[in-house]
Amino acid sequence: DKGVNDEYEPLKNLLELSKQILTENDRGGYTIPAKGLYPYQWNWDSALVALGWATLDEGRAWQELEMLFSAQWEDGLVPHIVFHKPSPTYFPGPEIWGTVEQPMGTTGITQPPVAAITVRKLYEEGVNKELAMQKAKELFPKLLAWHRWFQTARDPHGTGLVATLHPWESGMDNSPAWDEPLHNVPVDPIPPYVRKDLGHVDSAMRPKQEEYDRFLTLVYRFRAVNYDCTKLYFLSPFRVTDLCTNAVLYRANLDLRWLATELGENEIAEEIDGWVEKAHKAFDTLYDAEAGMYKSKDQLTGKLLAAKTSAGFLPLFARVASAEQAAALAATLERWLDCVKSGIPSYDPEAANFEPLRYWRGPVWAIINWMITDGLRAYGYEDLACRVEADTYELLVSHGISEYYNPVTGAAAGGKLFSWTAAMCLAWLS
Ligand code: 9WN
Repeated sequence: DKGVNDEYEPLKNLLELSKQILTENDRGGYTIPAKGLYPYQWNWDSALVALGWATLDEGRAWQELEMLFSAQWEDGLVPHIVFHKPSPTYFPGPEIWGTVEQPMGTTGITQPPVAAITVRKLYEEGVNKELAMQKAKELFPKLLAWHRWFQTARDPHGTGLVATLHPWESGMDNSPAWDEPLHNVPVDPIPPYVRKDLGHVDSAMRPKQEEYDRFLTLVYRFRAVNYDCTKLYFLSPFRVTDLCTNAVLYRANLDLRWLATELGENEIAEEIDGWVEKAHKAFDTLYDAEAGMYKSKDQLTGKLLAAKTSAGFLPLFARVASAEQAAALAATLERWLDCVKSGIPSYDPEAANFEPLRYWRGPVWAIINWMITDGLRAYGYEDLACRVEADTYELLVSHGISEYYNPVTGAAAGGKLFSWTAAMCLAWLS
């Protein structure tokens, strides 16, 4: 009847559009995040986009991960961007990164390790079980090498939590959490450069020049030592315990452990147990009970970073929060949602420097909404999960499939026809 069709039509159109976006952003085995703005393969984008591909073509979903891991470094690092083919529309490209010793053009830093979470999902939910077993077996040692790299290169003192050495590694580049630690990075006399992002989207939606100068300073300092992972931790003037990376890694370790058991790798399962146990204890040091929120930390000053960001809810996705902490997070989240038209804002909407349009300083990101929703459900906050899900659906139906959204007006912002938002539509909202 008409009522049912009215509700069904927009979803059908959204799914059609999502499929079209992934197909058009497919560059032959890997998916670019968005035409023009991001013309290469990005690490956590691909792992999330694979979830979308899985609803259309399982083989293609596995291939997305294979292409990403084909660029893995000998030391275990899986780079944040893989420059499969040259493109003049993005800065900084391969010539700036200059990772000459690697088999393939890549950056020399990483991103939140979503891949193991995806592999478990594809393995568990895939229809083609034979393919799933074969691919999981092939990818398992590569995932393990990356997770081991995190333990050694990024936590050499064995604290249980890993360090993030560049805002680009956090995936939340200009988060207000990085204001202070980034401000402490002295700007070096770097070669003059021209940003290309501002040719694609309005500058009001992007990081500022003073942030880019520091982003580039860090790249040149890392490049000077050939991205040697035994040196970077000690020399980087930016070193934080990022909640997003650590929460994603924690969850990814749980899923990698699950895969280890499935594949009969019991000793490796025990090794991962050790990491998880240590991280579990250490996570409490990031919890601010007064704020009802987790916070990132500046490792160089030892201080918790004051900014309350959406990454603060990700310990729910990780399953590392206690029941009491989860209740406090749910209450904080409800308060945030009451302040905006559509959630989840990436930054505390009550903060004086909340910017609803500027990238990670306020806008809503569908991928983060998915992670937090998944966490809310695991802790029994079904109504709140449904509220976030409904907000996300409404944003996509009314404003199209974009990079992110203004939480105050709902308007789409950033890059258009965006792959990971399309993937969330296929894998989650349908
Ligand atoms: C730098 C591709 C990436 C995402 C990040 C997001 C943005 C790049 C940029 O785009 O970062 O890596 O140039 O702004 O912050 O999370 O992976 O979508």
